[in-house]
Amino acid sequence: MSYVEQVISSCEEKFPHQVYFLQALREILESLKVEISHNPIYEKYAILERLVVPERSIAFRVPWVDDCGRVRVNQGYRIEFNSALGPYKGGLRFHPSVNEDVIKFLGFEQILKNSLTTLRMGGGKGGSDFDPKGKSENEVMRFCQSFMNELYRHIGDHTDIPAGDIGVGGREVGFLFGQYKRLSNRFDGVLTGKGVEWGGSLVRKEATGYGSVYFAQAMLEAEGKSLEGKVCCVSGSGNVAIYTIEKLYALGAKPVTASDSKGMIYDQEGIDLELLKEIKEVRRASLEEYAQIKKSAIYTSVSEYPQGQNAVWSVPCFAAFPSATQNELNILDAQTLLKNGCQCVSEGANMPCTQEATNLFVDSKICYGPAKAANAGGVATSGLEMMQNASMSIWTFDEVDAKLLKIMRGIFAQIKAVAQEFNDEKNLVLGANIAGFRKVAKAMIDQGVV
Ligand code: NDP
Ligand code: 2IT
Repeated sequence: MSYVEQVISSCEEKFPHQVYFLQALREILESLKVEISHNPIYEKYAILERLVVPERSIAFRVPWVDDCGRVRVNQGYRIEFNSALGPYKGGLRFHPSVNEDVIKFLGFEQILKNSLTTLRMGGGKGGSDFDPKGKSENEVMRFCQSFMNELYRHIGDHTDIPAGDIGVGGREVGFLFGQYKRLSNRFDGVLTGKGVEWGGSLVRKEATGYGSVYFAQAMLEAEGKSLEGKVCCVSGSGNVAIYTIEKLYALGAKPVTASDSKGMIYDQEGIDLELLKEIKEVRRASLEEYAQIKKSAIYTSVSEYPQGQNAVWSVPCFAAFPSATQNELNILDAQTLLKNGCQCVSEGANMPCTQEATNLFVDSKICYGPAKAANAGGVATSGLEMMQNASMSIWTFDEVDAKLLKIMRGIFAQIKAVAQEFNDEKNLVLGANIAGFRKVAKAMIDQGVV
């Protein structure tokens, strides 16, 4: 058994129930095989055995009182995975599906993603099984305050800097920051995604979606293609999806779909962005309302999706932007997309494609941007927020946007070069995993056995 296989099988034995973590682990380690076999130094320093185990994993109780006076208890997590390249950095997810497995897969991915940004950030992730949906503003605030009552002792602007993810946006970051400041008596850049009036960076809100489109643009340009005039399918209707749609319009493309946990809309006239923002960002309502207001749109609820498929991916398109959640695009969806002529997939969400779907996209040689590269614009702009906080400066929207574009193009160039090294130029999964891993492994070797 090879070194890589030994590490995979040891994790499978120890964590048989961590299906998401094992999925991410297998994908990453399989692509590292060729790199590892050429470099025995990694085995000598037990780099893989160390990489797959978080440096620190915190699980904690989050008690809070709802509006009826009832005491509720949720589970909180922060997994500080790897600090070889910098302080732990990664978002917080509030969603009922959150458990240790989900946070561990996200934290593991984050190590290599942050490495690709070339900024000084290690990998971490956290969250809770708390569901902000249907909760009052006061309930969300009390929950965030209780979550921070424990988290504050573990984080710091040179230690661990959380941010948003599913269910955690500007509102939640505000409540979390307020409680951190109260407990620590410090106004630090300890969270990113802050309000722009009090330490946040311009473009952070837009960064993941914009970055995912910049990444698609870079992949297509390398083949003499562009997004202009092209029909695109986007899934999700949260932070990443909304700003993906905004940037697609800016580049002359036509995004025609969006989805949420209840269903999807297909608007052949192109998604009405202002209406989408009003429904999802302001009123936090269901997408079904979009189709009630805009008559050109067709709404399909999840219960009406074709068996085992996501209806978003059955709409013919030139480029697809999965931007909702993990495993939202399976092998049947991938086959449908390819059959309909899709030539580009840029992953806004983390691990949105199943392993089979990923393999099919790689084999088909279309432009396929894996999550840790394509959605790195969010955390990269968090890094830019940290830089502004540390130097007490404020950059303009255009300055940050230009840096984001440069970072996304840099990631593409970096991972393409590594893929070329292995004579597999279009395999950006291979390129991203090896390019991200090399820097982390080098730093771990330099820093000794810690
Ligand atoms: P939001 O909470 O803003 O939006 C999430 C969207 O996905 C919502 O439309 C939500 O529907 C939908 N969704 C969530 N879970 C499911 C599910 N199980 N099935 C179907 N739809 C679902 O989150 P973000 O936009 O921030 O995050 C989306 C993805 O992007 C995640 O994978 C996240 O990890 C990733 N990401 C986010 C970054 C960021 O900066 N925010 C950075 C990099 C990656 P509903 O409205 O019904 O809840
Ligand atoms: O998955 C991700 O990269 C994020 N949710 C953003 C993390 C961050 O620290 O900005």
